[in-house]
Amino acid sequence: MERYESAKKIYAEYGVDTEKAISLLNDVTVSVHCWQGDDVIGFDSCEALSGGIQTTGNYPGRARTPEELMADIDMAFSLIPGKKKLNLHASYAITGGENVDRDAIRPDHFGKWVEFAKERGIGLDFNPTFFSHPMVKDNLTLSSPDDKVRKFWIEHGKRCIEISQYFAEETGIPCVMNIWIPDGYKDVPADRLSPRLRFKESLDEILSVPYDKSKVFITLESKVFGIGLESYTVGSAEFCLSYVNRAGIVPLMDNGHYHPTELVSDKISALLAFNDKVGLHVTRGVRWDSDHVVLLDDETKEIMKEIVRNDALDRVFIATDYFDASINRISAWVTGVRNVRKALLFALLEPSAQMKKLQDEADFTSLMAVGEEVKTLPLGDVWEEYLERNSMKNSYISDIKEYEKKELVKRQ
Ligand code: RNT
Ligand code: ZN
Repeated sequence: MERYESAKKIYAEYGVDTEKAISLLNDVTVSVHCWQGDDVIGFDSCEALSGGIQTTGNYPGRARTPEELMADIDMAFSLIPGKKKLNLHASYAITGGENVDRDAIRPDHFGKWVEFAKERGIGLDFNPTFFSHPMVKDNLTLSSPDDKVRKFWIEHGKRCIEISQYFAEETGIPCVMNIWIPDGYKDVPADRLSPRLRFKESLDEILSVPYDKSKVFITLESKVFGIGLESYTVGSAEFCLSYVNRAGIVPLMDNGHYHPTELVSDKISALLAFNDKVGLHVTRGVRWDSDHVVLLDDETKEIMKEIVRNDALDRVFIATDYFDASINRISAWVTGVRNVRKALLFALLEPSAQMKKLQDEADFTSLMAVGEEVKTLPLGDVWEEYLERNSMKNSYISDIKEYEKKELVKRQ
């Protein structure tokens, strides 16, 4: 409290209102991915994780059932402040033992998740699952030359729109449905165009399903490469952006999905200039799209600054997307999502009007000096105050260890 009062004064000297920052912060929704809890395995198939993504590590305590996953989400959410949504994949259908393939999933297979969300007053986001399934043929789904394969996945996409609308209607909170396909080739293809034309046609078909555009926001996520898909991905950045703009859906950028020197923070404003909404998957790639836990690093802060500075908090769908099986999975959730929010707070505490003015006056000397000055202002004191108002503490590891001892060890 004392430290907060002093921090408040320090920020006020820069014209920054910490009270306003705290209240804005608490209102930002972060969509938390369910798949950190079980290494992206889901409940609907015995297939290993595929699609060129990979979880490494075998820390004990992976959630193996819907009940375990829900309990772990509750535990993680109890340590994550602010508004949250739960982001589900179609592979997390709960069918009660019934064998339901992905082209046949229905809203009632997600009834338990809706119940879970309603009880906690949170919204749900959704993702069709175009991987870890025997109908992924030669690493292709919606772009496959095999009609049967394409038809199967188109049907899956359509089912998912129906489920997304059901989520929105039941929870009263709009649902973001993100499409990402792993399709690509390990080695140099002979034909780069045909798979993209097939993908385009498949997307058109999926989107022909009528849905309420005020309730369901469909995003399309691009990617530059995957494991075993190093030479070519069908859903490249240019393909996805062009498609999104023609179809009137929403672009989604995952910051692991670009060449290592490209920065998503620099791309956000470009997309905001042309799109009403923009989706983000916040992750941390280490040398490649490794999906490490999000830290409070420069790029995470820069991404959040771009959202706040451009007054786009209500235009950007912020979701997390990482999976680490080498550490306590609940801690991974908490650390990553807290860092997203901490970075948001850093951005909200930036004297951005003053800095923009310096830029327009071409006073780059002052701009650099101020930019460096604010880096060491007492962010931590405001963060702790924010946590306290949410009945949380900065240090949470003992709670996690206790849960590990009580619950996770039983799962050997
Ligand atoms: C893969 C994409 C995609 C997945 C999730 C599980 O590279 O980032 O978003 O991580 O759908
Ligand atoms: Zn992603």
